[in-house]
Amino acid sequence: MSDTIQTTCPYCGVGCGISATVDKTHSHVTIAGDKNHPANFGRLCSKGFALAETLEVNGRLLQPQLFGQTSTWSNALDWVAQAFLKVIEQHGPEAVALYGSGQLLTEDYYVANKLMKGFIGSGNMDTNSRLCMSSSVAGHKRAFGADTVPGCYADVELADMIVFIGSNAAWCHPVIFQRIRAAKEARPALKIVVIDPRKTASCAIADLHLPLAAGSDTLLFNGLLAYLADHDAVDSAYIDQQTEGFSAALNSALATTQSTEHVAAQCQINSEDLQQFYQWFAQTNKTMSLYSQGVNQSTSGTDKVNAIINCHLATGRIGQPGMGPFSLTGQPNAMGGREVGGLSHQLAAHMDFSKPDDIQRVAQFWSSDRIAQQPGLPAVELFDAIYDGRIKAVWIMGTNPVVSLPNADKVKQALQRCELVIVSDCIAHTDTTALAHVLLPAQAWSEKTGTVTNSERRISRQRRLLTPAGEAMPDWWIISQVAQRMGFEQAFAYQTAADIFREHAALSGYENNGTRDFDISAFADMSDTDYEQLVPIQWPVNASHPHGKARFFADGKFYTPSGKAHFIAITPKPPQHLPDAQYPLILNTGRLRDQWHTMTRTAIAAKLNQHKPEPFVEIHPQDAKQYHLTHNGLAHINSRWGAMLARVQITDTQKRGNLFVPMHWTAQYASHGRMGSLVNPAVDALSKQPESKYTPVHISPYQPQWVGFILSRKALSLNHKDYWVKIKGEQFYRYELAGHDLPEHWPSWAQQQLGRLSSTPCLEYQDYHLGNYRTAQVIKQRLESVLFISRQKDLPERTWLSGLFSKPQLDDDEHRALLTGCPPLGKVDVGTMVCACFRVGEKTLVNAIKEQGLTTAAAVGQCLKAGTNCGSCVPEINVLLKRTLSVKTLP
Ligand SMILES: Nc1nc2c(c(=O)[nH]1)N[C@H]1C(S)=C(S)[C@@H](COP(=O)(O)OP(=O)(O)OC[C@H]3O[C@@H](n4cnc5c(=O)[nH]c(N)nc54)[C@H](O)[C@@H]3O)O[C@H]1N2
Ligand SMILES: Nc1nc2c(c(=O)[nH]1)N[C@H]1C(S)=C(S)[C@@H](COP(=O)(O)OP(=O)(O)OC[C@H]3O[C@@H](n4cnc5c(=O)[nH]c(N)nc54)[C@H](O)[C@@H]3O)O[C@H]1N2
Ligand code: SF4
Ligand SMILES: [Mo]
Repeated sequence: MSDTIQTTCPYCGVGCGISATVDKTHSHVTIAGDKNHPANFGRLCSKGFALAETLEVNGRLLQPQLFGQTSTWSNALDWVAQAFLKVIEQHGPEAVALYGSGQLLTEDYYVANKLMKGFIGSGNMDTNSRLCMSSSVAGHKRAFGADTVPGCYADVELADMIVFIGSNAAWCHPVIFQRIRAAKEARPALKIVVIDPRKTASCAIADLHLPLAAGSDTLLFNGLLAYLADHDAVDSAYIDQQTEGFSAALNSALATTQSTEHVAAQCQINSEDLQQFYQWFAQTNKTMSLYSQGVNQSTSGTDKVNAIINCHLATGRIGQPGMGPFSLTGQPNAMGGREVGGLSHQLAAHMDFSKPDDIQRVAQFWSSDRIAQQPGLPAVELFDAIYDGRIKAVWIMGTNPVVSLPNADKVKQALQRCELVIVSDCIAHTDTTALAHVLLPAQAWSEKTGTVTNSERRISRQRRLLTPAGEAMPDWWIISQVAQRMGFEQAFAYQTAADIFREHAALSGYENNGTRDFDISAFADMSDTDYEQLVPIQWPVNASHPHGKARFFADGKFYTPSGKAHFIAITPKPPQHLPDAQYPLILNTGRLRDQWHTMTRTAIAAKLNQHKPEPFVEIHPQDAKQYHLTHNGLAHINSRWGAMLARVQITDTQKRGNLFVPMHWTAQYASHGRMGSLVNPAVDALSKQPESKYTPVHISPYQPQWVGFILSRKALSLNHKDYWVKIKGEQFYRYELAGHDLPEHWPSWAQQQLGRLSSTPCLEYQDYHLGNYRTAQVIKQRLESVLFISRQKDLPERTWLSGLFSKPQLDDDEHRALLTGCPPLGKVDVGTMVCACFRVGEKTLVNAIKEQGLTTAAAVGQCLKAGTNCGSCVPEINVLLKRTLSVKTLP
């Protein structure tokens, strides 16, 4: 007996439907894509597929904690409520803050926002969406008068051209990317253009890649607007009837771009390539522009969004099938957070503080006489205010700001100084929970109940699969309980998530009459059963659109006072902090295929850690030479704000002068991998979104005296202050090490790191002359641990040794070969993991390509299954094919 439950993936904004089968013991969950969900039609990516491996209770936050002591819920909630009240009484409501997340469910988010803005009476509720979507929100509002995403996913199959701008969808929105890849395979004439300083995995299907200078998008799109006007490619009737501000926008574009050649030179791209893009855009009516953080996370973020939208308005390409600007949302509920008003300048239900009527209306709906009258602080300023002591109590929920905010060392100090830090999380040990005075255990994805909204405005249910771990409670319940104990019993008397959803729906329709885009009033009176059975649906859902609506603006009506869309005149400006002699390189940061943000969940799944196991920095070969860096060596990167260490990856996918570092590593998994400490805190003037993709930095080799690694069946508490990285594998933990100081006695140092008793028998090998030390321990023929140290910096590959942990017993050959680190004759090493689903390594792939004469990803799939499940690794298989085949054909 088992139950199959339809729910939604907790990771990216694609919002894939999942069919989860829970066995009758409620201990085992099997994950499959939901074939009926319109976002994915059964597809999932590597992260979605690995969800079942992340449901471990081990590592979860299981009980409330007050100052390090386990507490009852009742005590903890009372304490938090009293502490908040006390701060408010002494210092006023502006002295407290909530910092939320696009990973909260809509119901959680709604009550958090209502508590702070409606009842505590301060605007100081902001969210990590400030770091993610706020430039898109601001751009939409400037152009459309509302934060509306005009199109839908089905448009990608209808388009004749798709432009990715600052989006690595192959890794970050993999299922949408797979849909696009399938569309391209079915219809090769579908053109794909990627605009990104890096040559990313998304370029694998691109007809054209424009590796523009970081930050130069506004110029590129101003150039496009000028080109369209110059080539008679604008829709004058549409411009006249449906828009305002065209001539000012065009004048700015003309004044700032001169010629396509000039734009190409300024953007550092090939002029013919740029010309080609402009020509395709001019000729292709059904064009979609998909954009993400390369656009939003910039001091020109809002301008970038509007520069793109300008070109769609000029061609009338909006609101019709197969075309339009489309902001890919990052988090599973980034869109839901915008609906409830999670950003500090928003109020609720797409109303904000800029309109006194909105404030009045929401106050009336909530029956509150203490509603905030003005916006609160946006994330970066909010943490500055904590640092300065203006904010004395902060409650962080569903986000890890000590890693993800810019200038993260200052954020850490801010929390260290703060009188009261409350953190709700489902994981016990994160860089942020480490600084909390009060910890509140939240239910995790598999335990929660509620709704999320994806990039195309589609609301889907998340449903409970498993009994909550320990005493974990839903976020909405925790917040409501605190609110009740602060004296707001009536306004927070919710019994279920459905109660909150109905209220949220009712507010969206309250005095709306078509004036606000976000309207789901059809759900205001829905029954609990209907809520339970809610099928994925796109808002608006109201009397006019009872079954939802795929596209906005087909009728040419916008939410501006005149009803017309606004062109915005854009004057390109450089990023706030530019490279100089001291910090000559530009640091770009972003995501990897198999990790989610600060790794609190994805790093639990061993198979997701194999793709890119260590923090790294990608650098162009000539820059590497200039800065004396070697491939796979370590580098020290520093900025005016902080520093980190990372493994050097030399690659021509990087532009000269640019470095790329993944955003994922934290102090839980690496000694010096928390990149947020380097990132500059400059923000966009309008959206207040930080410039996370552009920090001037310096790089130099980090030369340790020795390097090493440990593989251990048990997790270890290392006593090593220099470089380490912790990687969870299949039945083992891997630690990569490097050190500055030489221990006096390697065997005792090793014993200490491994937590081994000196009496335990082990294999050992030491070569004083070469500076090598190796030890292994085997208990009852099962491998327990190995440790390899080398002063020559020549260590064996880890894959063969790692694989031995899955064996119940080592055979004699393997036992003998342990301290060589290399497989005995006849055993193979599969190499770095490429296909996470079927665990196919690089060496296996390369051998098969060579030996079986494989020439396509499809042939590789047939032979090894690699790439045939989620497909996320197909771009890399293609790279391996290309590399291996080109080597083969060399004379
Ligand atoms: N695997 C995985 N998927 C995720 C996430 C994750 O953590 N892991 N997180 C989710 C979230 S919250 C988000 S917001 C999305 C983000 O999704 P994306 O925005 O696609 O991801 P990023 O890697 O942050 O950045 C995208 C690209 O912007 C480029 N870029 C940098 N500077 C510029 C520039 O000046 N102009 C242009 N045009 N491009 C530039 C970078 O080189 C990078 O390739 O991903 C979501 N999906
Ligand atoms: N330099 C740089 N910085 C960036 C970015 C970048 O590209 N470059 N990207 C930015 C973007 S777009 C984003 S979205 C942020 C993401 O950054 P964060 O939000 O800080 O990262 P996450 O790891 O997703 O943090 C989510 C936390 O919530 C916990 N959690 C998960 N589910 C729940 C739940 O249901 N309830 C509660 N209470 N907790 C839960 C997780 O365990 C984790 O600790 O990073 C931003 N920072
Ligand atoms: S694309 Fe992957 S991470 Fe995103 S929602 Fe779908 S399965 Fe989840
Ligand atoms: Mo994000």
